[in-house]
Amino acid sequence: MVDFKSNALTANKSILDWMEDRINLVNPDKVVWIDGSDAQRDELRAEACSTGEMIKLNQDKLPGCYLHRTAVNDVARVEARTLICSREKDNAGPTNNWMDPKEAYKMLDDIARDSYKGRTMYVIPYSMGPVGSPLAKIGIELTDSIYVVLNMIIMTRVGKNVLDTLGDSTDWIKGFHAKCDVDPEKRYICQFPEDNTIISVNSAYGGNVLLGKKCFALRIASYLGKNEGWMAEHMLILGIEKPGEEIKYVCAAFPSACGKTNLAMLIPPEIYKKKGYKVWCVGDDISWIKKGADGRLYAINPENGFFGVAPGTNAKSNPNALAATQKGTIFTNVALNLDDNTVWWESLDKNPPENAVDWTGKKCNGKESETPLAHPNSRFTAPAVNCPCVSPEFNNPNGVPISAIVFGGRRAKLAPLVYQSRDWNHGVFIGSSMASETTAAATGAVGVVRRDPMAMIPFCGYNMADYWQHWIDIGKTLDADKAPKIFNVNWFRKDDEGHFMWPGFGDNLRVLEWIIARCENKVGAQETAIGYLPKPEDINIEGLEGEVTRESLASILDVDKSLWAEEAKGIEEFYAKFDQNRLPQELKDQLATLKNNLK
Ligand code: GTP
Ligand code: SPV
Ligand code: MN
Repeated sequence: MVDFKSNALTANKSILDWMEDRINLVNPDKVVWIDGSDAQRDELRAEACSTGEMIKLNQDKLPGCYLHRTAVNDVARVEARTLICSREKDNAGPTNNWMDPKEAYKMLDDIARDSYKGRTMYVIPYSMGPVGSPLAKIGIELTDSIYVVLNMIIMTRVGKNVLDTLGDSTDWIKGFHAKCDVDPEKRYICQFPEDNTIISVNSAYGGNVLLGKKCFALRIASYLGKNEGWMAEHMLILGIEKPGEEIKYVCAAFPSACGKTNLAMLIPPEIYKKKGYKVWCVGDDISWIKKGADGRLYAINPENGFFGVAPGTNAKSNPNALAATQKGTIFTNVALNLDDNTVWWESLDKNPPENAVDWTGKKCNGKESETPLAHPNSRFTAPAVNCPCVSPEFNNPNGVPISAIVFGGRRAKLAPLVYQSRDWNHGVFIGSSMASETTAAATGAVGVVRRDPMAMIPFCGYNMADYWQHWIDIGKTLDADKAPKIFNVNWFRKDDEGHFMWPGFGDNLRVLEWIIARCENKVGAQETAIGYLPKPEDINIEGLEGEVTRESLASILDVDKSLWAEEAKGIEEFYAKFDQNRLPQELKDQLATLKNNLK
């Protein structure tokens, strides 16, 4: 067997034993421990460029930046091949794919056996959350992909200090990844929540293989949170600074490619900037939330970088994200501009390069191309420190106190711009009944409305009914004056011509301002069948002349009772999928109240 102990960065027996088992199975030629040093990272970058795995971009314009193209059949998360392997099928619940763990381990071992032959095994020790934070957790990912190593170095805190912090503890998450032949028919992303284990085979793309992200920080962590009394959520965290006032923090859950990164980094509209408003980004995708000693909920972002959607990112929509990608960034499946060896994606600007290589690796004239130059789910992996609005609290080991929780999705019709829940349990009901149009972030049809409770349908590591019960139970531990207020937003409502009715992006601050004012009891609301809505005059539209009028605002705020009655039926059908003994009574009561209110 290949030697992996003489250069080991730890003497932790639980790690070494597991590695021995994996090494026996996959037979690597070599084992490399990732120590977190710049020198080692630079060697790996050079090696990836020498084999063509990555392309070094123009180092004057984009220092430390690289381009990577994945296999054309491996460009998004594969929900149908993502499994929760709990011992009892009922513990995975009706919204997850399930396999018996014994069967799954055997199947995965058969797929991965000897697949590292002629390859190197990289050992990545990483921390989700600031190293040593009481809210942080440690994982080890074994992989045969340099691309994975270099992404994990950006997205998490990687290095020997993580192993030093762990010591000889067994409290860490096993993550095993094997690229194999990137065969889509043998691709599986498996979570074993009861074993703190993740196994991913036959993919080399994003959320399928950066195991700290969705696999650990959501699927495994949601299960740990349930048992340990905290929450792992698909939520951004932002801070809103109003001059002379304490910064208020908001967590928001939107499904994949529905605006988290954009909201987390928003630039205030001119009139707000003049008044001195600022938005600080703590996180753009994942929150770990726990009650603090003062009785409030505190959130950390377990990640250390942004794996953001490239198309649509530009100097107007999200200048902060664009700035974050100007150094030390890995671009995946965007187009290459051959003229100056930089990158391009749809709506970066109005100037597609003539001399381009599209995301599939084909040379083309970008101006004449009939297919997108960048894949709709192409991404940038950028270090959080690069972001001009990264919060000074980013590395605070205790997290930030949360004033409001916001749910939202893409709904061309129905859901108003914003509304507030009557109380915590009503807020849980709103989250549980969320629906959104599907996007390119996962393989499959795009634009189909599906239920996506709390934006967690692809990410909840256990039975969703138990997850809702956990939300209700957390609420019971919070005093009413300390519990975050819960809201729902929809930036994506369309008029009959199919145009967005709300300008969105930076102007979403106008809605956040109402949300914060509600949290502070500084503004009234109208009570409706679905919750509290703003009075149209309470949303500031100064500076939006020509784009939004009081009338158009009133129409994005309307509640159409007959459409909502249809929606209530849809929620009822969705709830019917769950074991009625597990579905919380509180949610059944909330649904009954909604139906009654709509009569
Ligand atoms: P994941 O990383 O997949 O979890 O996605 P995300 O939720 O961070 O979504 P992101 O912010 O990357 O936005 C995805 C798409 O939504 C981009 O194409 C944006 O341009 C678009 N988008 C974001 N915010 C708004 C908005 O306020 N209005 C409109 N119309 N589009 C938006
Ligand atoms: C998402 O799909 O919600 C993402 C991208 O944030 S991935 O890491 O691929 O899950
Ligand atoms: Mn996401």
